[in-house]
Amino acid sequence: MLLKLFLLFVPAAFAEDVTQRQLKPVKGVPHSRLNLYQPSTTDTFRCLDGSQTILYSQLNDDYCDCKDGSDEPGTAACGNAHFYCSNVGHRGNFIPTNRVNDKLCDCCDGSDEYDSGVDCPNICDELGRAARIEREKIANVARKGFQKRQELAKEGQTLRDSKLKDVEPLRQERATLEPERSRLETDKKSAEDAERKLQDEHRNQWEAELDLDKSGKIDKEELRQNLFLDEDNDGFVSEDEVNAYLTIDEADPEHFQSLMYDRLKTAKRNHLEDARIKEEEEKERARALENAPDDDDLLAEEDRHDSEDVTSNQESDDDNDKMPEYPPEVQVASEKAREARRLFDEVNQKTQDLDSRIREAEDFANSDYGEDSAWAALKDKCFDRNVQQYTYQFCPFGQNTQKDTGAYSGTSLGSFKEWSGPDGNKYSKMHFGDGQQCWNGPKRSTDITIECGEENELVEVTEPAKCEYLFTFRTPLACSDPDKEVIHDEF
Ligand code: MAN
Repeated sequence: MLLKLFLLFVPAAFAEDVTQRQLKPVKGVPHSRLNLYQPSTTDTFRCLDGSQTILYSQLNDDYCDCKDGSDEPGTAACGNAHFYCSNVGHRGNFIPTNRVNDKLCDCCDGSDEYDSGVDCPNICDELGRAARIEREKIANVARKGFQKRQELAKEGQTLRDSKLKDVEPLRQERATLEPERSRLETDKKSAEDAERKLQDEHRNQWEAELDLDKSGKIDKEELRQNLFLDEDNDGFVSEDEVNAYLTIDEADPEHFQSLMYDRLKTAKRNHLEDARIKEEEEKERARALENAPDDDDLLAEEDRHDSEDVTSNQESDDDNDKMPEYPPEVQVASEKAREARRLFDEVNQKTQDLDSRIREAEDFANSDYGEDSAWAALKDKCFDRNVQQYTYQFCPFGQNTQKDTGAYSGTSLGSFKEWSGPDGNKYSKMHFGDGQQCWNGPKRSTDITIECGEENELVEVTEPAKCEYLFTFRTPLACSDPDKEVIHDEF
């Protein structure tokens, strides 16, 4: 009681000191948790889950009292507890308590078989040495990688800064050009409208030139002179062929406009189109004959004469049918439209170039290139790996592909969607989705695991499920400073 009172009043620092000195070892419990296992003043132990209080002597008595197994860390009595091997010289670790004294050596220091009669040699020094060599190897890679990463981070940040710095002047330049672009677009539109209007007028006029004697009326005689109405191609326009269009003896312009004009126009157009096709065929034939072998010269010559006759007849027919050249005022309008187009295209091209540079800069600003922007250095780069008949390509921030080795184009395995690592390690994974649809399956997708390595390298490609691909990519960008990493041996 006196001691209790004394402990109650000693300053906290002193009390801690006493506790430190009094820490009693408990089998299966690491030093960092010994404070939870010290005897209370009443010599009792409270199960760590608080479920009950037992006598301190019941700790590690090979009988399971606590539901959470916390009273038996050093025996196999509770199935759900953990035994700590201190493994001095190597790394301490926990094993399930059902492996304690089971005649199999689990801890490298042999401490788990203290009462089974099995002699487990202590091999911790040996294992520790090998593990240290391995750790050092890994740390060396990380050290070199981390160095490169710092250089890449500088590169990435410079790139990012320059893109962001550029964007405002680009936006201003774009805004300055806009009024001019818009004015030139209006000019171009009206010049083209004017040109089209004059051209249409000219064409309509020519198509309507059926009133040959300009009497204001179209009669049978005038129609008879329009050879395009010669539907049976016998060289002249017969009564029936005229009557197919003119149902009365003569048509005044109003009647003509409402009933006959469109049909005549169509007839004339069809006729011109036929003539054009025929002319093309004849030209083709003439070209073929020119290339004919020598033996057939005579025959070819005859043919050529024939074809020339046909062509020249055709030409004279066509000359009658061909639309006359545009008059000077239409040509002037066309020239104006051409110039307006040229001026507009020039400025429009400039604004399009600016737009794409602004877009690129904005993309950059909105993309996540890692905490230190170092991944920006890999934008637009791709990495290949050949596996069986395929070449796989990983393009960070772009699109992954699979193609038959040597083929020109490939199958999309998805485009970059997001960093998909767990909380606190977001940049350790990437997800690519929306690739080419798999036959009877999902759209192709890729998950990338990113590991520290001295060089950028796609080291593994697998397809664990149909059309779902797994890549492993090694890069200095995943290396952190090994000299700052903390190794936790215990929990
Ligand atoms: C192709 C490849 C394979 C994929 C099948 C699915 O052969 O893209 O990777 O498994 O299509 O049909």
